Amino acid sequence: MSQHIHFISDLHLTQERLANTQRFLAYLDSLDTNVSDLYILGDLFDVWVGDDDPTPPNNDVKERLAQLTSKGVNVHFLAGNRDFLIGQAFFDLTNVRGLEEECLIDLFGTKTLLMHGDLLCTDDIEYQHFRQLTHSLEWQKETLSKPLEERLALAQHYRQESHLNKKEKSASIMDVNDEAVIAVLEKHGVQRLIHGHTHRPNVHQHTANKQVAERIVLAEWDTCGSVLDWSENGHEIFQLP
Ligand SMILES: [Mn+2]
Repeated sequence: MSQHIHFISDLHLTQERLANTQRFLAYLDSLDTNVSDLYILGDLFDVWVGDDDPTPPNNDVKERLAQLTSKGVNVHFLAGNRDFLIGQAFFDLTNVRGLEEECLIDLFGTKTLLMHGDLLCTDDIEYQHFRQLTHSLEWQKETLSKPLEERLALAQHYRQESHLNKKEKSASIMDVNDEAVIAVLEKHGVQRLIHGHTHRPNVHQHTANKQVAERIVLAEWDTCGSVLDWSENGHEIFQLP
């Protein structure tokens, strides 16, 4: 039995998109130890205001992730721009392992860099400022100390603002910046990057470290789920209806 490694991102699970949650839970239940590792590269949830928020489907998802890790599947989570407040209580409960925002893995012998993708969108200066602010320990500590109701209201506000902002910003501003891609590939000395965030699934070629490099962009889960499946025989993307 050959070993498989799965990559997914941008499920944006929320109460309002029940079909996506059901698809994800069914997918988790379908995994067995044939899949050694599942990498979730951010925006698993559409919003996360703290590990204490019981809004559906948070508890169901936590429970099923815990079941999966107890079966022996290693589940890894790299934070997205929507769910970066996922914290230690979530990891303790689920046994999911938290990853750094630039994470290097050995993928069947090839050094591979994993990111969410938002850090690469350097043309969106407004967002990068917001990101810097919201990733500071002070901001997070202060935010998480607010009552749950207040945090939920704040999140609602940010979501509306982000929706309005997206309408105004051009498509190129919201995509990755090629120079930022090359810089991060060269910083880590790698020829492969896997990320999500932009919702523009594709395989791009770049030149980094004076060689060809590939950048694989994962798809969001919308009308179907999308999983990048890697084994020693190569990789393929399969969709979940
Ligand atoms: Mn994102």
